Amino acid sequence: MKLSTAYIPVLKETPSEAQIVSHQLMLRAGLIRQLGAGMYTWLPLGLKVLQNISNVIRREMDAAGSQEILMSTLQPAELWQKSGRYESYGKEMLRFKDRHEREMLYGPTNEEVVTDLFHQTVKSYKALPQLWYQIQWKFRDEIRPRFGVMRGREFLMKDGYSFDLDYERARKTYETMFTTYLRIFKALGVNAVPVKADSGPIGGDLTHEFHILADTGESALYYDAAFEDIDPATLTLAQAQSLYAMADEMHIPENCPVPPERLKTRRGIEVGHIFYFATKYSEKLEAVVTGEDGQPVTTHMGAYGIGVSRLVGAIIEASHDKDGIIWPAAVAPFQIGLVNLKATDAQCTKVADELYASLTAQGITVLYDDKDDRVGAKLATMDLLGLPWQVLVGQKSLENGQIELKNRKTGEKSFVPLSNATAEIQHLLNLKL
Ligand code: 5CA
Repeated sequence: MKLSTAYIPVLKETPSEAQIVSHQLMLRAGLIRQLGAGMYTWLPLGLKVLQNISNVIRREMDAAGSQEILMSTLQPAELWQKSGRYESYGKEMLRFKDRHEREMLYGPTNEEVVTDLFHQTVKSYKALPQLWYQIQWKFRDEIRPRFGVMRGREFLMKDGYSFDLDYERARKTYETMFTTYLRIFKALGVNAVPVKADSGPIGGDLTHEFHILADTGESALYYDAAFEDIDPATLTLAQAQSLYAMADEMHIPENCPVPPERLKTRRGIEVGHIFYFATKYSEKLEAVVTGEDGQPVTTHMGAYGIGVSRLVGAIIEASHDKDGIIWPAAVAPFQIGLVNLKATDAQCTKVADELYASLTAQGITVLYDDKDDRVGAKLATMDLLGLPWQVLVGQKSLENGQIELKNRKTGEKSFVPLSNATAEIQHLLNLKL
């Protein structure tokens, strides 16, 4: 994509309505624009990041044996009346009537719909377990939408749901999802800490939240310092259950077994939440199968959420510097930012054009700044956009037959012979630095 024709409306000034750095950077780098309270339009760069995050999640969920479906965002009130949550969910649920005066709602979550789907389509124990997920927009009429996409009213969620024959099997599925979540966050290039959570209106007694540590996080976390010595990627559910790590609403100081000198507290952004809720929904909405002995068996369910749009903000909170965003490779909107430092120079333009063509031909995604602008402004824009690698084509280095490579994260620069440039860049990308 050439920057001269790309739709990336960057802002020079920090918008005054944005209180936290990720919101400021998302607006400044042209990822989103606000439509109304807690509602956003995703612009090309932001959408690419959302799609990259979604694809990492898809890959890991599929590998864990889950299958993707897509349910309607609008739901009939009837199913919620059956589950008993229609009244209790309160004002966060956006309710309306269709032209036939039927009560409807914009789904804040999908337990009712998915359990009813199971009820209608799965009849025998032989089909179990089933593990389904979707990546779909939700609406919650939050009382205080804030911090941009972190707490939106409309937001993108990956929600997964599992059906098992009994508690032991459901717990196994929960364990699989627990480790799948750690894999997902690692693949996204962020560290997410699992903490024991409160199940809230969703219900259930085995539940964990996954938090990205950041000072701007809305939750306070309390955990045993020993937790910091464990690589989250190697963590198992058993370890997580034995070490103290709680989200704020679960931490009761009088009951805390960790001595004060070992108790750490940090703020975190909740990017994932998983629940086991036994037969809470399967009883009411009849997710019942015929068991091996011919008798009806009420399935044990779990639900597994990830805040996909919140993750965009959370990743930026965890990965930025004073100059802008630093995208982890897996989610970056483009792999390379190619900059023609002197667009009025025929040689620079020829080399940059050719590099753009050869990198693109290799399947590498490139944002090519082909504009005639001041060098300082061009470099500042590339830093702001935060692509992992910058490839700089300038008169001076070309005189030596070289181009310059810059690692956005470390700031390290190196010169590479032009003759070898495409191969060298390909090599760097394969290293996944
Ligand atoms: N049905 C279950 C899991 S499938 C559920 O709804 N869980 S949840 O309420 O915890 O939401 C899942 C994730 O969505 C949260 O961990 C959070 O990352 C994200 N999320 C929740 N509310 C919002 C919001 N208002 N804005 C952005 N993301 C949100």
